Amino acid sequence: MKSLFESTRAGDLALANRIAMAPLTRNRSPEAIPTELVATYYAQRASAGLIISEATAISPQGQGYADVPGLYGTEQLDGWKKVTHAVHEAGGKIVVQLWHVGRVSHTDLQPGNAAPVAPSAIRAHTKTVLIKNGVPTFTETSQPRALDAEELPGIVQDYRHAARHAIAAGFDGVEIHAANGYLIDQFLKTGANRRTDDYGGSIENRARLLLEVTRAIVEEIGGGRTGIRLSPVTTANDIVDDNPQPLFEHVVRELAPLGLAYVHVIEGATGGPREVEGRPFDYAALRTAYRAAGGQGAWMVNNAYTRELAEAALADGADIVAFGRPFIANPDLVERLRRNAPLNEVHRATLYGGGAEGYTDYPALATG
Ligand code: 8OZ
Repeated sequence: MKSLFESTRAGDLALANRIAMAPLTRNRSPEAIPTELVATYYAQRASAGLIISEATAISPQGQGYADVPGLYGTEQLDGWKKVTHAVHEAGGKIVVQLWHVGRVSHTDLQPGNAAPVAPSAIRAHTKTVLIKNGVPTFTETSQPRALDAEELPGIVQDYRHAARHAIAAGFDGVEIHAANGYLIDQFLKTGANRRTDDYGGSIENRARLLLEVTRAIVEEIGGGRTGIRLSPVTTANDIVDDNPQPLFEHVVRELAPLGLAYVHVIEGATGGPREVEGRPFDYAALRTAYRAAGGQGAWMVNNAYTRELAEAALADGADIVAFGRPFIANPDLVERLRRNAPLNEVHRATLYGGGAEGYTDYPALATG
């Protein structure tokens, strides 16, 4: 029987256990540059089998929130080198989550104060975070403009460059953020994609950008250090699809031959209920479709897992379980799960922005 606490592999990555730290946006990288404090935060959590970094913009256009990190300039790379070094010194493994927000942005955050870009000019009814007079402030996203098909190869190139930068910055690999209503998910789903060209309409067309991005990254750094995160029925960022089951089964069948390290699936509403009313989804059928098509990557599951649920998921065929919020408040989450120790609670007011408070000051269990 699989155990959460045994070593495992995800593609080229040898992991100390089956517990991953899910990507968590914390807005503590001014100028998109991770600081020493960010390095301390991740190093404190290095006992996770795998750390997936917070979402990281592949380009200035891909940026949608104040003080989130990037991976396109030299200073950002140097900032990330501090992080990867600290995590490796502490014995951990870390991949970076590559992110283009698409329509979930604001003109104040875009180069030249331009409109955010999207598959179609459909606004997301969701909020982003701007800093106003020094204070993080939730603000409605701006009206986006539809991308020309001619612009898409440039975006694929931005992902490819970011993957190359990730390796140069010392990351063990990358995770493609194809979830939570951001650019790739906007192309996938009918609620945000009304295109009539090769990137809209049929399932094959809506999945095209995801597959072009993934193939480019695999060509650049190898499938064995590339993962991808999907959220078939999330309600995050005002995203919805008419018929997600065949859409996502097509996606994983096409991903299967690429030799990915892992496929990471958010079950239900991101950070919310595992069942979403009116949006049923068969996750076992999704994994079966991937395996039947020859996919050998680790199957990583996420959303509201407890130790008990995680063990049941492993018994059911999952390979790795990603924990999000519990890792914010418990730097030693792996040890706490092992001992069935109580967990610290998250302080919500310090989630997004600020300094060490609610970031690097959560206590570990007393040792001894
Ligand atoms: C919370 C706040 C801002 C961004 C995601 C990157 O949902 C995010 C995110 C989460 O994937």
